[in-house]
Amino acid sequence: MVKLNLPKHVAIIMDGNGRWAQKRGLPRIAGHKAGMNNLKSIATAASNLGIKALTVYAFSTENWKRPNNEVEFLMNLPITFFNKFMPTLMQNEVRVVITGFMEQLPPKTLAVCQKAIAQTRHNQGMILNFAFNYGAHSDIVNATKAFCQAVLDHQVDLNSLDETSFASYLQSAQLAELQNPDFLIRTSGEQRLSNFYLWELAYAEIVFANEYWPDYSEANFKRDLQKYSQRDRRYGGLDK
Ligand code: V07
Repeated sequence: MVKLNLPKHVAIIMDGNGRWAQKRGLPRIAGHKAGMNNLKSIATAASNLGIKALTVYAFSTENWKRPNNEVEFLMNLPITFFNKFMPTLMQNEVRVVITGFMEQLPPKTLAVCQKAIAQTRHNQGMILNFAFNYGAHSDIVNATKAFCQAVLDHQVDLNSLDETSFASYLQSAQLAELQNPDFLIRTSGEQRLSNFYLWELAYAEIVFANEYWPDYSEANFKRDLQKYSQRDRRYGGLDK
């Protein structure tokens, strides 16, 4: 087999957990739990393949509109996730990063997330970036405000603003040279961005996989990486 042209940064919208459960006559939260276990499998596979950063869209700023019991369950998932999987993350040298409005999280969830970030801070392997309570419109508005404030405070010059400097105000700037995903996978057949990384995905290759997230296997992941590998990225230019 020819060598895969691997994306450095893969982003996944882990969709279809509720429908996976409903199809089996289970409560939606059973789907979220199965989805969390699947995340461990796919993150481990990504790390073993040599992917540098994996961003997973876990909870959007719009998801607070869901029923209270579901939101409460979702807010406990990071706690369960790190309780179960922190040893594996450490063994694989995975560095946890969170992109999102953390100040709005319940205190216990926030504490667990901050602890995981601190505990994995010096790990040298793959970055596992949780887009957690994230929304791109808010991120872009906040970035704009921060830039304007810096201008008002005479810290930066208005004319210094360009694509590169603007990107440094987005939350994803913490990923440094890995800020922009090369590849986006959305599971469960839905074909939308849903207010995920609108700026960062400008040149990403996209695959929509039909599997519900809890069913999305390592084999499916490799199939989709193969699809990425076969694409010809031109960034608006002509043939190389
Ligand atoms: C969530 C499991 C994966 C499928 C998508 C829906 C349910 C892991 C986390 C998580 C988030 C932050 C963090 C550590 C783990 C998570 C939510 C939902 C809200 F620092 N899975 N998972 N968070 N699901």
